[in-house]
Amino acid sequence: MSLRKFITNKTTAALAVLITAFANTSVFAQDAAAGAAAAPKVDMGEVYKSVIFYILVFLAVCLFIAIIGKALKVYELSREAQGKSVGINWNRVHASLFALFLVIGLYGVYWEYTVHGSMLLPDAASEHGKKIDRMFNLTLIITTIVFVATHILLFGFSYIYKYSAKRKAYYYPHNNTIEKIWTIVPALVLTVLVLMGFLTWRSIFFKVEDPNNKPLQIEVTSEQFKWSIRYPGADGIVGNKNYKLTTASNTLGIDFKDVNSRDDEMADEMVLPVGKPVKLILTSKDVIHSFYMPHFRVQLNTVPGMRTIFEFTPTKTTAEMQQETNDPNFKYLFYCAKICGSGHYNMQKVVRVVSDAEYKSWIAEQKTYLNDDLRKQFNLPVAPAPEKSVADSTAKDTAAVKTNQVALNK
Ligand SMILES: [Cu+2]
Repeated sequence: MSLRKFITNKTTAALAVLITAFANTSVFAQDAAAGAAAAPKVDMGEVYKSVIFYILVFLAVCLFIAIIGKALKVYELSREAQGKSVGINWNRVHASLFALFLVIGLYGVYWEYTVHGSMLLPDAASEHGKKIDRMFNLTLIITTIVFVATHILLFGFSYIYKYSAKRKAYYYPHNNTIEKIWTIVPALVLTVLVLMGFLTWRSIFFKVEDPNNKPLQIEVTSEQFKWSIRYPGADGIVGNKNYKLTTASNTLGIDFKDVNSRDDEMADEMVLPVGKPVKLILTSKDVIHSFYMPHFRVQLNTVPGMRTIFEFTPTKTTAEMQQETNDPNFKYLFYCAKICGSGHYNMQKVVRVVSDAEYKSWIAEQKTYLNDDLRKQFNLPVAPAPEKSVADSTAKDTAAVKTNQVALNK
């Protein structure tokens, strides 16, 4: 078969494929149009296209690439047949693509850091959070330097040392110095990172309690799909719980035989006084959930049948954070960070960090878990509500505000 005949045959075949494909798509289009006319019109918006449309676009692109490839092959064959050198230097093409990939890739990294980087969480709103951020930044800086350097070397070498007929490869099987450098340097860097991580984690979890500034206990119970928050009441201690005591009216299974439980209060949101250490007691009723407070860099699993503890100190009030982020609607939230079932997305609650005085007036308004119904269940005397004299509470509030002012003036 002569070359010309070969080319003509190929071209005819390619054209036939194209025409068939085009005819088929128009048939599809006609069918779709007919279907649309018959069926009641549903406006799916401008963006909506059927799956078939995308499959056809994909096939059309494949066909286009195949035709280009065939055309190039034909071009090369015709040059070869005329005794001319083959026109395209594929080594150069591939080397240039490597160089291009390096430039586009590095730009992509820059884009990620600037565009998505600006969507990162604001500065930590807790004491220990600053340490976690420092570790995160250090790790990011080291890995970015290594990432950029290795990619410049990888793609740069592929470009510079592409095949050349004028050059012979240099046989270089082994070098002890290089081996030592690329073993010892990463080992040292990783040792520093791991040790720093270990020490940071230890400093967060093994803290000596300041007897003059005892942490505020708050118990958080997770269940599919909600959180319950329990404040300790005036005694400052969250009372015992026992899952066997769980009833419709005592959903957390609080043991009211324990005196510490009787003044425990329920809350619909988590309100924290700024600058005061908080001791979270985390428990779960059903499956493992994960208590997650991103702005405070707090995350710990809640495990059924177990109490897990996390202590931290919030350092910025919600109002301060609203100013800092320039967002008057900013709210701290805590979430569940473990896919725990169909309603998982809904497991979140508001956290409000406020001044000490605001906290005191808020906590005074919260209801206790214990009510008359539960008093009967636990055989406790149904006492008349303790009379709180207006004068007494006002005096207390004034005292609280005064203490707060003294603290502020200091
Ligand atoms: Cu969840």
